[in-house]
Amino acid sequence: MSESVPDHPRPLGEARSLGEAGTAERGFVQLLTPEGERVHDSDYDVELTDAEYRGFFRDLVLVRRIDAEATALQRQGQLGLWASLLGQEAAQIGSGRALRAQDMAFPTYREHGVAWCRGVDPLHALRMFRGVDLGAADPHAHNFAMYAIVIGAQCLHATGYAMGIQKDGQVGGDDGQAVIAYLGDGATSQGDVNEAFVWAAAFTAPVVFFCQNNQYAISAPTDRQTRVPLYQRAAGFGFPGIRVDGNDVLATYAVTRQALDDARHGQGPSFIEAFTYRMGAHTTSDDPTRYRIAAELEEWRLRDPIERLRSFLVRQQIADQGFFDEIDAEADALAAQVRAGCLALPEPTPESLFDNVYAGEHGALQEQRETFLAYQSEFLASDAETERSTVPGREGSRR
Ligand SMILES: Cc1ncc(C[n+]2csc(CCOP(=O)(O)OP(=O)(O)O)c2C)c(N)n1
Repeated sequence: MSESVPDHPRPLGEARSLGEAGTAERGFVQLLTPEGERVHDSDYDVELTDAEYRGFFRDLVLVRRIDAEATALQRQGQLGLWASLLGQEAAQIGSGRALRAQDMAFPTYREHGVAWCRGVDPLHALRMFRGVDLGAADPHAHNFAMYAIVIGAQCLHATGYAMGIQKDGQVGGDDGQAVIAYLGDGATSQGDVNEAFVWAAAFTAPVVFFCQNNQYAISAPTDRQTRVPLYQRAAGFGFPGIRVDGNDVLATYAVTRQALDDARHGQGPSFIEAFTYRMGAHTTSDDPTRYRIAAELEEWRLRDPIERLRSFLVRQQIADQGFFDEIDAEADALAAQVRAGCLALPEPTPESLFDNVYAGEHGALQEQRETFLAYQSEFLASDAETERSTVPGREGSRR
């Protein structure tokens, strides 16, 4: 790693400099430059087969396409909300592919790419954002926990889970388990996250904290929240922290694989700061033009994770136009499938909100359900009455 990234961010309130992103480019683990040149790192190199390189490209394109389709569905009123991963594909695919089947992932609400790597049906996220369910599913079906909306909460869940598998003796060898917790830059300001760091360090818990520093917590830029680069915070808690180029799928894969291996071998937690950028809005409810300038976005567009891998594949003659066309066709078919699946999701009944909250019967919840049903029936009865009195020809039925 080069030393060229300033260790101290600018003082609070100073103007945001575009040069900052450029210098940061050289201050982290990188295996693929934005131009698609392969560079080497003595600590974190990877050697992949041509098929594996192509596989990474396929993942990046497909998750971007799922994300674009979901964004379009929201704009057409088919989803209540969507949290886009645009720009963060490499951070998610690299780290997600580094997981082994036995590892457990604790996502935020934006980890659609990690979900893809775990084999989770994309409709799972769409169901929640459409309001069809509350996002519950069997976490062990894919070793992928529920999306966490409460900022930072998943770091406590992940640490507790890591301590649990450690106590169960599932850590300490090549076949050991590891846990990964995803968080954003903004989440590092949250108390829960700091508590999780303290516990993970004190108990040598096998957990990797994977922070996607996408530069903003809604409208608050990272350097409004911290006086030191995020990865350096780990040292204060007593575990290693490393910064990686979050738009470089090879680097995020290499660094995460190493950190997970350390965790599974009993070496405790670590913190990865994937330096990336959120190309879209925070969610579809947000207007980023109110707090960031177009030039900044343009600068990051040049670091696009998909384009840099495409350049590498072309330069190295690992893929030809036929391959890229095939992936585009596959992405189109997948998008059509996601759209059709979303539109066909069954409407939930209002009382289904009370289902699957607890594993078994729960008296207080049952009572709430009955109260709700009684309350709802008042409206249903008055709706029926209104219809009888206003629909011509039905007046007689009032008697
Ligand atoms: C405990 C809590 N506080 C506040 C919020 C509102 N909120 C939703 S997203 C967000 C910003 C999160 O930023 P960051 O952690 O950087 O993640 P990003 O969305 O950028 O991926 C906030 C404050 C919340 N969901 N939970």
